[in-house]
Amino acid sequence: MFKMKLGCAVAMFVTATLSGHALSVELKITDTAVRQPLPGRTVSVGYLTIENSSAQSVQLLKATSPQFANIELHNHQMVDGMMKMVRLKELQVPSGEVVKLQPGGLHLMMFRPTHTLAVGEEVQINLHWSDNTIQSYRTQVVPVPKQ
Ligand SMILES: [Cu+2]
Repeated sequence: MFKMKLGCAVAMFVTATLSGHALSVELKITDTAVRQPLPGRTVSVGYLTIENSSAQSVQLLKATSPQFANIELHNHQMVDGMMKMVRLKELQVPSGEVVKLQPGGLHLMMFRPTHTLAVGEEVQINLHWSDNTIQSYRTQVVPVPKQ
């Protein structure tokens, strides 16, 4: 019998909203997701794409969420033939460029959710930029893809 393989058919809900004061730099946030932590684990990863169409470069200094105790900016790096995660102090988003946080590369490392997160649940993430603005967006919890 023909077995349909379920691909990555998860619809990413893309809603970028500006909170507080207006951003001096225009950043477009798309392709957002937060993976559901594995059973018994209290760590998760978040992905998003940041598009900076302005003439000014900005740095992402940190990310916060009311649903997580702590979020770190991480990248994957090859160390002695092994893929390891490294923590970044900040993330550069140069003028006119698109920075993707995606599996195998840059990501938000999200620690200690306030409760067990269900698939489909909404998560708010606040991006703290070097120009003293905070950009908030809402995304959804997605299941960890089957290997
Ligand atoms: Cu990480």
